[in-house]
Amino acid sequence: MILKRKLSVLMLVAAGAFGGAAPPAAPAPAPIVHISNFRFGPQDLTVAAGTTVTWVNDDDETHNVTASDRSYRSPLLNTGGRFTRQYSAPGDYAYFCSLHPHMTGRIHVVRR
Ligand SMILES: [Cu+2]
Repeated sequence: MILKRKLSVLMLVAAGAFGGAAPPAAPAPAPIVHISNFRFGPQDLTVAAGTTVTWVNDDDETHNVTASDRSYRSPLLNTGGRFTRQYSAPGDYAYFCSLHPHMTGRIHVVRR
């Protein structure tokens, strides 16, 4: 009977590892990029196409969000200021702060 017990333990382990369908993915929360200590965080963010990204300036310094290809630029963001932008098409979107060009970030947009 020892063998039989070992077998059932193995089956339980297998059921735990592989059994059951994965729960449906919950909608991802709206991502926020915090601007703090002259950095965008997270610096690299991956989102699904159609996602709206929000930047929040947590610094005492004024910043902005400027596309590296200059296709858009946020207003100046003072402390607590927010900027939102929706990313519809998959791709890599680099941006920076035009007031402090060493501050860079990237939004990586993937297909849903
Ligand atoms: Cu800045």
